[in-house]
Amino acid sequence: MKIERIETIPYAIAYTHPLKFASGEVTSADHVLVRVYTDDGVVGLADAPPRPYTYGETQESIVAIIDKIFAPQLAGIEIVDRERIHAVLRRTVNNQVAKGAIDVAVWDAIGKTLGTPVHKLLGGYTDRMRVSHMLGFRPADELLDEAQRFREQYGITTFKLKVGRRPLSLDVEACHVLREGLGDDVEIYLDANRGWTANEALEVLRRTQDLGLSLLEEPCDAKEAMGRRRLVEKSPIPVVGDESVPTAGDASRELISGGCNAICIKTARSGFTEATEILGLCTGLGVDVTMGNQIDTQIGSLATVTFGAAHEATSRRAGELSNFLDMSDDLLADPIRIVDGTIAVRDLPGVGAEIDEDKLAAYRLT
Ligand code: MUC
Ligand code: MG
Repeated sequence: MKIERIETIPYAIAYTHPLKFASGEVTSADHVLVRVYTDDGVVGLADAPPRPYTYGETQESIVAIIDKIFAPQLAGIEIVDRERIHAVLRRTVNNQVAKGAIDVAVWDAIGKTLGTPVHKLLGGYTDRMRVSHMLGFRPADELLDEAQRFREQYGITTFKLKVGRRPLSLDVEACHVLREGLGDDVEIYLDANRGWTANEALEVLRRTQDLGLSLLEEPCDAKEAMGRRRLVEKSPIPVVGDESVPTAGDASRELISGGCNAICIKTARSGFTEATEILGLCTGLGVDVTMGNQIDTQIGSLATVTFGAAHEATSRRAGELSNFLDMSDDLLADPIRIVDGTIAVRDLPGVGAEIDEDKLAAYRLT
């Protein structure tokens, strides 16, 4: 049950419907498939979605750090010895997406080794998650069309609106159009991806205060520490930390310094192990969590469902699980289905992501 080798496969799959937001735009899933092989023939896998404009990791850097730094040090370690695996990963700072993929692939291999679904190993709270759909930058009437279509087609009733544009009226208008068009039963929350200053965010909150918005995510950069603290004190809704909180240490700093008062957990950048640490911190401090989407493929979305459904606190809110619908294709052999606005966990050993090898052969870059 020892790690024998780790394989990194960069691949590219085009988006049919690019997602645009304040810190970037995604037109192609330029990701890395990570496979951890054990000496008894088990293969754990995970997807690594680089977000260069956010964390500085690229497809090339993820391949390089795993192939050159992590894989040689991890070879020979027992697959269940996660503390030893993390002691190796912790020696190198940053590179959260590469580390997250190794961690998820290790958990997948452990689940396969034990013949147990990972959602059971992590907590086994429930068997599905409600889905929140992410709406990128588009004119307000198109946003409403998209949300209505997703409600009708998939039963989705929670929407995250990407904001952070200037002039602020663009986003204020989109909020009003969505609320008026969708009615009061739909949950709407915002994510500015650091596009505003704290004062701009406060102005938007004032101009949307009657719309029943539920959360405001990453309104401005965490470096604007005093502004964020003032915003959190004045905001009538929770201010969610996302790209400012990839690790438990980051989440502690932001929560305790008052930089945010809710946390977005992403398995793509925190793996299951660090996500568990972040979740414990949030539960202890009594703050809400959301399960976020790093513009994940179906493999990544399955990892998010696995973690989210495993715990009570992460399954309370709808998780962001539908970005893969905008991709022209995927690598998963048995595609994810959204039924009545929910995605179910898979009762298979591991995370349950089986790869279509023909598709991988078609989309791989090396
Ligand atoms: C989000 O919540 O910010 C955009 C960039 C990224 O890393 O994740 C997405 C969504
Ligand atoms: Mg976000």
